[in-house]
Amino acid sequence: MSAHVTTEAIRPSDFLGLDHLLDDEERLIRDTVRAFVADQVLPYVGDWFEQAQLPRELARELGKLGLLGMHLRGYGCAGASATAYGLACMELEAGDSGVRSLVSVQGSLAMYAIHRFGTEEQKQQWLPAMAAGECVGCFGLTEPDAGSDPASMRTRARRDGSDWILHGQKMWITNGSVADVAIVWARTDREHEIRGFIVPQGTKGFTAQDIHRKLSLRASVTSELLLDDVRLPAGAELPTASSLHGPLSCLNEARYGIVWGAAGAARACFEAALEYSLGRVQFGRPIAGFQIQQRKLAAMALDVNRSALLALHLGRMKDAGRLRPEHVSMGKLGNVDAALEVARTARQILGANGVTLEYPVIRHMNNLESVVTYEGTADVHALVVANALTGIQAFR
Ligand code: TGC
Ligand code: FAD
Repeated sequence: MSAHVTTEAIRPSDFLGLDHLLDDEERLIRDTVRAFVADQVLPYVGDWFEQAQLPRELARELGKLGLLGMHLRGYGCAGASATAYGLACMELEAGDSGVRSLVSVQGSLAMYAIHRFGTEEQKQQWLPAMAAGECVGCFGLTEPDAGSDPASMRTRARRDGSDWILHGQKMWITNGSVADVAIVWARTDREHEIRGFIVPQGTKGFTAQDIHRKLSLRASVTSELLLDDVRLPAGAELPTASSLHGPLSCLNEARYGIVWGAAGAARACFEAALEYSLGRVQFGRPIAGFQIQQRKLAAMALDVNRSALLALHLGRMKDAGRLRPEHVSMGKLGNVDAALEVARTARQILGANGVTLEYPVIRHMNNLESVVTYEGTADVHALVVANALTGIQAFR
């Protein structure tokens, strides 16, 4: 057997040549979303972040591209593979975590909940408009006193004839005040089960208030939902979700997208730091020429490539039907931690320029502080992984 040495050049952001592991369709989806982000996100996102807003119109543009509920089948959804959906998340979050969040909440949380647990009528009513981005959804699980431990939620759903009456409060809800529809999780009065409800905006007693002064995920609306004896017809209930298994199943989907998205944010920070280090001259030479900076660049490249490889591996497992929630926890824990490390290192390489919105790095770094917290904190995911390793549950 003759040894074959490739002449293919090293590409810093794809050092390991993972591009070769994608098929033509996957590359096309990746490139299309990358071009969309370059065109419609990157020129504006610094301003959105500074002004703490995300234009509503973006949802329609994402819908036109087929990115909302993209891995779901039927009802106007694209029916793409898990890997293709992951690649889209990676490119969106290379733009901004807030944009990926919009897509995650819409497709993996709100639409997925209806698609998996809803009636045919509910699916027909909501999913096509949500896939098109005409209708925006949000997902209300967290409460002021129930974050990592959603089983301790206080929001209650009680029966009144065939109607349901919802009472309670949800906190930190992405898209809460801009959503046309909320998926709200509540504990029922009789069976004490956790059930999901579709709550349209404008329902009497249902209000949303924005949470201000966030220094992270600023290009994303985050709200508090207030449910003051909200009366809903029986048809608002998602019939087949009857425990915490319901919302946690939705979270598996969104967490999977974050595994990819975090790798995208890391790549964006690495690329910015590499370019900056090659152009910035101190002591008569580019700072990229100093060994201490080269060590950092090599470590960042390793993290970026390892994260992409892990995401792709989990994507292939999901497409093959072999992905367990524990695998997703390992991916979210590993890739978000790695992205934070890359972002913090990149920010230092940029020196003073690293603290301004002229460069993407501090925006990503701040965003990742939310990403490491939502959809299960790093601690929660470590506990899920360690539970699988030891058989000992350490949450309680
Ligand atoms: P536990 O007793 O273990 O389980 C209760 C029921 O749930 C089932 N289950 C799961 N099902 C599907 N997927 C999973 N990953 C599941 N984990 C558990 C379990 O089998 C059981 O089912 P059943 O039928 O017997 O009732 O639950 P626990 O109360 O001990 O909690 C476990 C823990 C801590 C892992 C869970 O509570 C957890 O994941 N906590 C973190 C909460 C969280 O992630 N919140 C996220 C809120 S949404 C959000 O952040 C959106 S941000 C979106 C954005 O902007 O991108
Ligand atoms: P807590 O649960 O109070 O945790 C505080 C600290 O204690 C953390 O470090 C945690 O890891 C640690 N801790 C908790 N329990 C344990 C334990 N058993 N062992 C060891 N350590 C532990 N929620 C939604 O429902 N929908 C949304 O759309 C949504 N969007 C969000 C958007 C943003 C920008 C943010 C920041 C949050 C969002 N969330 C959303 C809420 C998010 O899911 C919660 O913040 C998260 O689940 C953690 O809950 P908490 O903030 O109450 O922290």
